[in-house]
Amino acid sequence: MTQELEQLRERALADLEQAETPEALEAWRVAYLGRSGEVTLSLRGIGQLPPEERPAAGQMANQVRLQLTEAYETRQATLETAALDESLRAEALDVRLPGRPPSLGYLHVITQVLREIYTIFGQMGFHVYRSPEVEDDVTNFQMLNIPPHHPARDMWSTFHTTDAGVLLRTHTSPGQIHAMRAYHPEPFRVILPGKCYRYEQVTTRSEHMFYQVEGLAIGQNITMADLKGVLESFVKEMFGPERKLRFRASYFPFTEPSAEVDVDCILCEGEGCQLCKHSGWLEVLGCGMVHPTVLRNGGYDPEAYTGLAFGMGPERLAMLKYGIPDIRLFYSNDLRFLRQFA
Ligand code: FA5
Repeated sequence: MTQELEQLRERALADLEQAETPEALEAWRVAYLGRSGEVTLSLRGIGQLPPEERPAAGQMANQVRLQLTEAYETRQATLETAALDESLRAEALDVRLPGRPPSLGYLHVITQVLREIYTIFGQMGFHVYRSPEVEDDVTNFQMLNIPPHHPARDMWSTFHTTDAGVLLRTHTSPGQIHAMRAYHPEPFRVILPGKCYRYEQVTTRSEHMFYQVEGLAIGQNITMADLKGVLESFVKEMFGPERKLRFRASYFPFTEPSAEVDVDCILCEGEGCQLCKHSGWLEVLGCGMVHPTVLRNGGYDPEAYTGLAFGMGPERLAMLKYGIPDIRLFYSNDLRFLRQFA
């Protein structure tokens, strides 16, 4: 029996050396030390031996069990240390490597143009006044002299919410009413920048969503000459003294008289191209003298006060300034386009 136990111990220790993984180690434990393992069975078999052999065999079997248990624990610790070393090596972080530079954002070209517009008008005494993008029909249209069913509404078709009369503003002109009511009865000069929405076909020159910057000056002696002077100074400051602008008589229900301002096309220098619809000119804004009804709606007496107003499209100004042939480039998130203005 003692010889058999000796052989069992030698075999078990040799097998243990071969166990390289936690699974192999567990299989070894079950095979030798488990409930039906060889060592356990040997211990149980001692009862069948002749009584004189039992003490020596029992002592030896216990010794073998203890030795193998110890050897098993040592092997287990060795494998765990090796696994830990391996994972530390595989997941090692070399802190000396240079980091990945975080990619820095920059201002969108339209934000840059808006800020330039604020600066130029700021120098002329206008400050920025914010008004809401979600408007009601009364302020977007009716207060601006555009009653329901007025044909001018066709030009300013928009997106409506499910609340009756609540819509996305088609222009920044409703801000005129908010500003007048806020400043009344003082004279004032403001610009009202923000997004506008139109339900119309998207083309190279028109978007569903675009910005406008409205301008409004209310005072006692403001004339059409002031309007022309302000806009001429703005265009020369924005595009350079060589740019030409022309005032074209136009119609807006909220100004009288009304005009549109075109700037000669920077892309073709007036020759005619896709950007300017082969006219040599690009319309950049609408303007006029504030209509007496609108002044009254804002709380000002049209007998005592007059006002100049204009509404310009910064996207169109950016197209002119940088020779961009298609308005859709601004909001289609193509970084190759946007990075040019970083
Ligand atoms: C207006 O929206 C008037 N509220 C402007 C105004 C204000 C007139 C104050 C008088 C007094 P209009 O629809 O023409 O007018 O738009 C004015 C400018 O906004 C245009 O000249 C153009 O530069 C820009 N714009 C208009 N529609 C679009 C569009 N769909 N996409 C891009 N820009 C546009």
